[in-house]
Amino acid sequence: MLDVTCNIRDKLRRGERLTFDDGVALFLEPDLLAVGALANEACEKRHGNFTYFNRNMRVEITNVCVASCLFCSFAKLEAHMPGAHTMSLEEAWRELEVRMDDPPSEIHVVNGLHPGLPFSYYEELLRGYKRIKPDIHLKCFTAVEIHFFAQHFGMTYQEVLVRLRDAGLDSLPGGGGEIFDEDVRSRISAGKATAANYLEVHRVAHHLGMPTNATMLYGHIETFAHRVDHLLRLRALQDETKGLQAFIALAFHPDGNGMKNLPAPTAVDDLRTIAVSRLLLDNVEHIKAYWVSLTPDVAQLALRFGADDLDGTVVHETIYKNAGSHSPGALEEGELVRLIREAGRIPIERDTLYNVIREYPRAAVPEAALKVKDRQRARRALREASVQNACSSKETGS
Ligand code: V47
Repeated sequence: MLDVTCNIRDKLRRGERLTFDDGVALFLEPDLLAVGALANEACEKRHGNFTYFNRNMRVEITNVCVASCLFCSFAKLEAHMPGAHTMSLEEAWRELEVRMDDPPSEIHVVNGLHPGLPFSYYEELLRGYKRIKPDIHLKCFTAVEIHFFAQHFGMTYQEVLVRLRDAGLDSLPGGGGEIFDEDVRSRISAGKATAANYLEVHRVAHHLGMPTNATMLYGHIETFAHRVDHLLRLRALQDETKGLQAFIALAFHPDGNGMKNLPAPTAVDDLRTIAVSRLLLDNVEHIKAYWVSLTPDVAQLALRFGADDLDGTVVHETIYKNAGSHSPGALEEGELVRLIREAGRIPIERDTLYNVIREYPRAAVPEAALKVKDRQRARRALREASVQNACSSKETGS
């Protein structure tokens, strides 16, 4: 551990706030485990041994988008382009209806900025979900979408948010944060909400009592200083409003987008970024390790590098799939529980507002059951493989 990191450790133990230079120094510290240990300590101080997850589902209603972000492999500029899709309201509602025998507690909607849909479409969308399941939490529309609605429909942020809240909106997801630095942002996502717009939408939501999450897209053309600047702008907003529930660092995926020549960030970068986020965002309760972006393996490790939340079951996701993510499309609750337990944590199923729905016992019973299930799965796979081998030996006569 470098001297500078020892100084940071001492500062943290004295309860002092980290500075911009501390943040950059943590990114430059070669001893990843030392940075991870500091973040783990900060995380355990808040959450003890608990790790959260929820049962959620993702709905991407439309990928038609007037913005052309360099990192995006999801959007289509115009509705008639191959691959462009926009769900009818009935199709969007059906996504929930078909899951009502084991319903999620949250729907997370992220869309493109579609120039042709009326505002009433979004209001009806929310009303319809609440009709199907009145207690579902609707975490829908990024700050970038809210900014777009305000411009496109001639309303203030407050007017947009109040109308959506009246239709059933409960909170805003963190998408669209990208990188706040104006130069980087204008290069990777021109033509959409600026950093100031993004922060202002969150500020207005918080003043209305609506919680939000925040994100940062890292691992492309930004520097460590840009990441620290981003985190500190969020910390300043949180000092003011206290409305951010969770922060999510999103690892850049390069397939099929305008930055496809860049390599994806490595696991070391992922873990370090999560750790530094935990240390700089000393006023944000939850740091998520979003397994879709990190892979379940790295997300699991992140639970020892400052993260206290794995997001959720997700069920259906295309933004990362299109950008080359090898993560599965969904994780069952049992798999999330197992990832958490194996990291030495106690799983808590939460709702979107972090109320506890279920605390899983540390006890060996469900874990043993899982292991048995795994053993059964392995035996079945072996049996199937040997049947297949036997068949192909017969066919080839070997
Ligand atoms: O806004 C798009 C990012 C975000 C790529 O609030 C990409 O709980 C990496 O915001 N490589 C959408 N990232 C996802 C998001 C999110 C995810 C999980 C939880 C929450 C929450 C929010 O995905 C976009 C954009 O920043 N993104 N393309 C890409 N190629």
